[in-house]
Amino acid sequence: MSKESALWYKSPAHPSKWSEALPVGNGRLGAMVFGGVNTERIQLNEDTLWSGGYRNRNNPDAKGNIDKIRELLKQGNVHDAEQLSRYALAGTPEYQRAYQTLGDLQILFHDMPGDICDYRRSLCLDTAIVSVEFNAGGYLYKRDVLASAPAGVIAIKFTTNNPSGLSFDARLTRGRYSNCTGSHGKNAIFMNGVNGGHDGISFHCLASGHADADGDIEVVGEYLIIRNAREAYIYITAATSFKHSNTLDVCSETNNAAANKGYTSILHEHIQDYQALESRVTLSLEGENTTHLPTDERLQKVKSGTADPGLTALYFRFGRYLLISCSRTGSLPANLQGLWCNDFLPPWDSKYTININTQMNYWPAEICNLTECHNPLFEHLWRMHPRGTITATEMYNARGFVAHHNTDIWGDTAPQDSYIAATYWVMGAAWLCLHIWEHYEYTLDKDFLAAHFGLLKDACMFFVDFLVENEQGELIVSPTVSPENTYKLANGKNGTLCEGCAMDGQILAELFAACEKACDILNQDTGFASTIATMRSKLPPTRVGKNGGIMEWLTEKEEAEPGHRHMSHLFALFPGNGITPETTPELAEAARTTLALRLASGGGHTGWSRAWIINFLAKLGDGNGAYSHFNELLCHSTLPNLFDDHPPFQIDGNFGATAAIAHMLVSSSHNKVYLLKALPEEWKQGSVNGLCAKGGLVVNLSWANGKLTEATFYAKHDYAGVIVYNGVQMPIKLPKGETVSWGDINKLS
Ligand code: FUC
Repeated sequence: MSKESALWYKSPAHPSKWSEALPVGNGRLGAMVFGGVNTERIQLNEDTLWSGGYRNRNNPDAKGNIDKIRELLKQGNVHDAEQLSRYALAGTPEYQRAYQTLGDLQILFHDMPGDICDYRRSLCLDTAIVSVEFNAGGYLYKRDVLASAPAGVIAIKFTTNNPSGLSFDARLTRGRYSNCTGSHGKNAIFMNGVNGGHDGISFHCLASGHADADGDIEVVGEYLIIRNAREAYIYITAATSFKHSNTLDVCSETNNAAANKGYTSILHEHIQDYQALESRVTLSLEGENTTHLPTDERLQKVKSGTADPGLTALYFRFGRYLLISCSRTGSLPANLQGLWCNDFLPPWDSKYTININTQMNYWPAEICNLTECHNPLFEHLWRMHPRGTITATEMYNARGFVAHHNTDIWGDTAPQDSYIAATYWVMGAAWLCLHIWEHYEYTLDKDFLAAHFGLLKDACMFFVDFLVENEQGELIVSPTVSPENTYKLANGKNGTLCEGCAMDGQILAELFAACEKACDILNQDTGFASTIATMRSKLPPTRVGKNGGIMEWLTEKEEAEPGHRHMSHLFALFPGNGITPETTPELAEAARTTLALRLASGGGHTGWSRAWIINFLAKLGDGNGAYSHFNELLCHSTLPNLFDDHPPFQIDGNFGATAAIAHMLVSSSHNKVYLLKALPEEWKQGSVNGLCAKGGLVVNLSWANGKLTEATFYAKHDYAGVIVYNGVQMPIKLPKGETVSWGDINKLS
């Protein structure tokens, strides 16, 4: 077990600084715990509480204008093509739905003695519990908050050794945006409401209070009042009409079941459930032991130039914690803020931006041994699929499954915003469906592949109808954008819409290849496989431009923003596999040049952009570069509670950087596993256990003085491949269920 087991602080979160609070989550219900002494604020989320219902927003005029837009682009009339796209392709209306806060549980403590000392607020990563403890007037007070997946509740335990007990009142509030609040029986309060008018999402939230024999409980108005308890508990649950027609009954049943179970059972069941996922991976990076310092002070020290490898290990562990807490089978996928959202109109609606951000959220899922946490993304793809087939037909007269650069709870696939640099981009479903293939490559789960093949095939099918052949005989996407970059036009103005770009070709090459392989593995759709194989051979290849970097567009164009945060033309380097130093050294060199140019002009200024850069450098085997950019992420894009700061808070950077740390240590292709490919000098000694490689291997490694000292491989499936370390290649064959250690590899090959 890693030594780094907690985020901890010496003071409460500032009441108005939400990103100082600490998160708990069970996939569906989330809470941010502030940890005040006389007041506690527990900000709540339920992942299906969004701002309104589904509407078909497909622009009916798209179909009649798409060829005109293509023709304008062909003629070089970018301005008119963009203008017409704004009218004819934009969603009607322009916006999808927004994720929202559920509200707060506000607690006001009564008669808390003065003289507070020994305050500590922590998030324990061994148990997934946020604790607040302090001494008041000589007595100990403690609060534990957990979000239990098995029990479906947020449970709070209050204790004190003060013989008079503790007393507080609590209420559920959503400011002006709830409908009713009040009592529900003798010991519970509720809050309900409807979001977004008659077609919106209605919800109930219920909090029940329980106390030991000394304590009294009553409900007055909307207040739950507990007096003189040595031990008290609150169980909170919520349900929305997205999944249930009887939201109050669902809340009542869940809360009653939790109360009958009791806190001790809830606690044990919770820890078991969490540890089953969490304990699969441990990372330890040796360095000066700084665990006696609060996490915010450690972060501050890193900002002032002191290395703290242990903080990196803690960040990594926290990243896995966040994914376990916000993405569990049956929940919605991790949105822009995972699960934790304090607003009614959050930044970018806290929904799913699928031109990098949602994908990045799932980069750690497979390599970091949390394959089940990937499920909500696949479940959501099935929500998007029927919408996306309608969007394909209604907007483009095409078969298959299309999505643009955003989606929401309803799986909406019509364009979002009127932001030309992003909106009219048809690659969202294509990129997301590559996650199906990634999951298969790690798990070799043929049943999964068969069950999700329809998504993969329909994502390809869209392009069978949508791609156009240019004068060079290449199949291109038109109109398109290279998210979200802009180029200079000959007339001095800027353009964004274009005919084809590097990222389109790179995504499609991988999507078609994945679908062809899936057809082969499943022994089906052979005709379709050969259709897309032919198309794949006509996709524009990734090219090197006159500046020595990867060309972002199909023709040479000058970037209007050379330090742009998106590095879409490096998709093939990461998360794609079309560029690697081993198989395409010239393109890898060009990718290095692209990165250097972007960075020289200020690239990497958002958290997720920096996290992407760390992954690029890991793939390129540049450990010291990856290290220095991770350091930049800590120094410039990390909040006191270790949430990623876009700014503002956006969770993709946490997940992107967590994946990058893993890839620095173990990275894999379908038949090769690279050990310590990007080990930085600063991580002199350490160990990692439980990282996954494609083909079903689980890898444990230790190193000292920058050199591998031990490696163990466990095969979840019959494995035949090559282990690569420091330029040396060792073939291994390992039967399913067997383990081999470094020294034995030669025996098996
Ligand atoms: C894309 C990015 C922004 C932000 C938003 C949610 O549009 O370009 O930086 O991350 O998504």
